[in-house]
Amino acid sequence: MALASSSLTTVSGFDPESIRGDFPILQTRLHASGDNPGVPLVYLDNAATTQRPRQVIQSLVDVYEKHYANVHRGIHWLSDQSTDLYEEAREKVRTFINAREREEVIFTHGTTESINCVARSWGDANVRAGDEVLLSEMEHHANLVPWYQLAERTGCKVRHLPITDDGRLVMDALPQVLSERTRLVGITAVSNVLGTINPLPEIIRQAHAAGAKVLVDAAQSVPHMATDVQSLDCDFLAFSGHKMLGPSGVGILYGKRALLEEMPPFLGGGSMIRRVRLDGFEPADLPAKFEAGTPPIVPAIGLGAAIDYINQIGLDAIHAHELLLTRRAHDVLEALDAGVRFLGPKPEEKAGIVSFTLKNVHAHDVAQLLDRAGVAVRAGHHCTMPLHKRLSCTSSSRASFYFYNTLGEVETFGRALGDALRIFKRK
Ligand code: 7TS
Repeated sequence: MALASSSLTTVSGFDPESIRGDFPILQTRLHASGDNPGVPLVYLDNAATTQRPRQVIQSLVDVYEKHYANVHRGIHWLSDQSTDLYEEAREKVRTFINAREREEVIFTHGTTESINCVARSWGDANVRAGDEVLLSEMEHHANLVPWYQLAERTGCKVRHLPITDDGRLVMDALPQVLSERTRLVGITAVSNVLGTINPLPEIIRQAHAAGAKVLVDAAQSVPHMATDVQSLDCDFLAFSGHKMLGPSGVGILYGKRALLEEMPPFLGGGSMIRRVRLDGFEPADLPAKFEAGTPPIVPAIGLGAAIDYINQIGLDAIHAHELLLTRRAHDVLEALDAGVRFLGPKPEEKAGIVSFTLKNVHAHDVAQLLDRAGVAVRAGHHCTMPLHKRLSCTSSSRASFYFYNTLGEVETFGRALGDALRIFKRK
């Protein structure tokens, strides 16, 4: 097997084997029966959702056992406790993405809700017929559909920055698709299929020069690489807790304070008001204005614990280790001699996401055969139907890594795929 580009096998000071001890689910064995001990789980579906370490799970148990009540409501001891923990979690998120103020960090239920909030609240107030919203051809449906819905409501036009055949943005085309009509550029930081790391600073610079706001879909970047919203100078940024060791059901919308102040509330109800009369209401101050109803209290606190865990490992080490895994995955797939086509650029230009097609084998068959060997990958269009159409395929298989994955698991993945293909050829 040609492993020249993978000759480096560890990131100094980083030991995924010892980290794995913190993740109970990673000790799972699958398909055991009778004397057969089954096979170890090889979890390579981290772009869909990650697993949780004991420290995060314990933080949830602690809240429920000792501190749980509704937040920002009760004038009682327990409510104060849970409010403090909830607000501490907000502060951890603020520091993690280097937002200037806590008022700029809104707890939502996930990236999808965060983007919908901007499209509804900012979009309805600022976008008119004749205006344009610029997206890219590699966006997840979560950063497409809310803007198509905005177009249906307002008559604005949605345009797309094209991509190259190897899944990089055609940056030379940006000046042509950006104009004084562009009100907002919505762009993913990292593609959930291609793994491409997009040149955000240059996109944001050009968008601002054209007078457009920028929303960054950071669902696949915040968990894996350092994010600094102030130096990026993005106007909005959205991500999900469950893709970064946190519980499902919590996400973040970051927005520049001046923009959030001007925007009308997205959802109406309790907590987001200062006053309600029989003939109307006045919204609360930030961040409560965008947190209607009972917020995701416990998931938010769990996200805080997840951030503590990630900080302790360090995003630089995480990124470096994932690059090793990605390089090795490319090598083992190429060595299979099975007509592999990678969707996306070279490992050096992307995050830990390896999507591929194989000649004459459907992506769903790949995933099913791998599952028999305990290897979990995703198959399908990965909520990017326009991207798959652009790349002339209907579906792909995707292995996606997090820092607890090992080079040994990548070898298992390659071996399992090789075995599966031999079975397939015999049929
Ligand atoms: N944006 C990107 C880039 C994503 O990868 C995803 C989820 C979302 C938005 C939506 O996040 P949610 O937490 O609101 O669901 N991506 C995937 C995936 O690639 N496989 O399963 C979910």
